Amino acid sequence: MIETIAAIATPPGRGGIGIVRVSGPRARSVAEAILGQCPVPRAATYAAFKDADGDAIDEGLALFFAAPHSYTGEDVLELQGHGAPVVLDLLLNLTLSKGVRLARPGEFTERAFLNERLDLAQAESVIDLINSASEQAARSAARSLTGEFSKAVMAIDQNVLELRVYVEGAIDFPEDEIDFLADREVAIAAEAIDQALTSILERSARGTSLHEGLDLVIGGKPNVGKSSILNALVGDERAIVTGIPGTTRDLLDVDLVIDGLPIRVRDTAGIRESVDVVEQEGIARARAALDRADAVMWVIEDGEVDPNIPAFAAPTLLVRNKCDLTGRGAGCVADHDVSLSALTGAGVEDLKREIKKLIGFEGGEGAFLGRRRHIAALKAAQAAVREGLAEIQAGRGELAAEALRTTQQALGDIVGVTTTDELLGEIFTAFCIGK
Ligand SMILES: Nc1nc2c(ncn2[C@@H]2O[C@H](COP(=O)(O)OP(=O)(O)OP(=O)(O)O)[C@@H](O)[C@H]2O)c(=O)[nH]1
Ligand SMILES: [Mg+2]
Repeated sequence: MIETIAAIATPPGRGGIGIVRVSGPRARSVAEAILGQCPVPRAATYAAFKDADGDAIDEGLALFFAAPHSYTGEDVLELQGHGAPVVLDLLLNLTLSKGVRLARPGEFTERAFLNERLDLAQAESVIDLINSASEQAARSAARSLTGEFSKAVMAIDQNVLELRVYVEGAIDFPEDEIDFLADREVAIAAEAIDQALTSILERSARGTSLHEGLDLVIGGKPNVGKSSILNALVGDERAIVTGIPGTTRDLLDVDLVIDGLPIRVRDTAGIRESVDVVEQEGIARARAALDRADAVMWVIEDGEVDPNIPAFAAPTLLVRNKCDLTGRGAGCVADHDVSLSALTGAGVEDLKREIKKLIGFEGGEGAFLGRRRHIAALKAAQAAVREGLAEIQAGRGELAAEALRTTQQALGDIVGVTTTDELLGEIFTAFCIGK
């Protein structure tokens, strides 16, 4: 027998409206007990919420969704009363006295998954949408929730399946196997899958940075204006600025949101040879921060000859500061190359646009939510398909088929075709109660 669950679905504290949600086979009888009758499905019904003695504890809107046309796929009752914690507790306890138990965190969404109302990637996006800290993060979570991400994954899965069918067919005709596999079309199909995975990985990686924030580190020689640029970006005198080279010692982090993108900007000590012990430590920290950065802004003085820009692992933007002194004008110079004046503010908007481009948010397709779990699975799928391609080219059908099977397995893990109980537990307990 499936248990009926209930929880307060609105956040703790006082609010205009508070909602108690009930899901499961007893939702209908709970409605009858509290409201006198079960509301017409999907119609907002104004009613008094009455306790066992027939006394009203609140009044408000009742909504009933009949299975399977509900969030969880079960009968669902929503009681929307006044958002006073005391009233909501009374209402919740009332439902719990009707053979209903308190829902675990994420249990409504877990039921939605188990009843195939959502696939696993969509269920995960529910929590990401709830937790999103910026507009862009919310948009990317919503993109996953509507199934766009799952559809993209399943489209690749379908192509792998077709290739697998072909390769496994070839194995059944050993005398022609090599000829089958040597067909150029086969390799092209495998390469196309590889490319599709690269593209979806790139969109997902952008989503991850939305979710977790992205570290943009400002580096350069002393006195070029790194701290001034940080201040210009945030519009506040956060970092100390002086004309003395070697002013900044500690790393300084400032959270910034550019057009809905959360970015952590980090100011660092200017890099040079120094005999000052404190400065040496600052420079060591600056180097380490630049090595770990998700993106780097390397600052030079405008007009500097032979700027000698170090190579970084992360995408790097060259910033020519103090263009007010050269009079050469602010703005984008070339790809990932911008000139500005932190002093006058000229070019700061161009810098913001270049930062967006640098981290892949200008143009291109929308980002996907990109959980680490998804990225790991996509990478595993990609490694397997590359292996499959190599086996195809070597004419080894059995091994190619095996690799393609691994590819499909990895893709299936994302949407939850095959999942373990531990994984499900891990995912859903990260939710809040009532979701
Ligand atoms: N003319 C002009 N001066 C600037 C500009 N930006 C910064 N400065 C000046 O350059 C000097 C150094 O600026 P900072 O922002 O402290 O430079 P920094 O790169 O952080 O220096 P360190 O912390 O020592 O590595 C200060 O006197 C600033 O006022 C600019 O765009 N134009
Ligand atoms: Mg500084």
